[in-house]
Amino acid sequence: MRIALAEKKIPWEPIPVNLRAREHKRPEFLALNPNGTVPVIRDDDLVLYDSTIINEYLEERHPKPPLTFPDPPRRAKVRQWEDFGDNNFLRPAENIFIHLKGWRRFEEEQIQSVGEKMLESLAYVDKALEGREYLMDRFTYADISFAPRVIILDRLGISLPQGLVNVRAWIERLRERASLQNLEH
Ligand SMILES: N[C@@H](CCC(=O)N[C@@H](CS)C(=O)NCC(=O)O)C(=O)O
Repeated sequence: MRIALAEKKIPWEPIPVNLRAREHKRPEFLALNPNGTVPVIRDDDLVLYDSTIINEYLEERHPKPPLTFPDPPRRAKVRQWEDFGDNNFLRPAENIFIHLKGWRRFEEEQIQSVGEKMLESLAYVDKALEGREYLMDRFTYADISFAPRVIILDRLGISLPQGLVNVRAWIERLRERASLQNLEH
């Protein structure tokens, strides 16, 4: 969501939520998002949660520059990648992230199997990137669903196999984008 805001140059103000202090499970926050997760946005009177839903709203409200396509087949493929990235890469990466931050501890074997799952997903991504700069040829939500964590793989304790050359080049390309600078990690 922060990447989409930056790509579209939409001004926004952060409202800090201390996850460690479990502020996201307090009644004031649950009134905004019954799931008790971040991110949540407020746009005038509208409050929205879930980054996929938020990104769809941002796209409709601020169509330029586009982060998806105008035609239904490619829009559907972008959504498919978002779903794949969220389930098979970002969520596992989040578990490692919160483990390393000490917010919640997982067993070492769990962390290892999560890391293996992420690498399996990246092997699939590597094939899809063959001959392409981005998953859907230009930068879209498909890439955004991996970007914030794939650029810090090393900090998550995951070493990218040498063979995944397309993913390696994609990571370098992602790192150069202004929208991916200064994300909170
Ligand atoms: N599908 C949701 C997932 C949100 C989510 O799991 N957020 C994490 C942080 S990235 C969170 O709030 N975790 C705290 C918790 O679940 O207690 C989205 O994309 O917004």
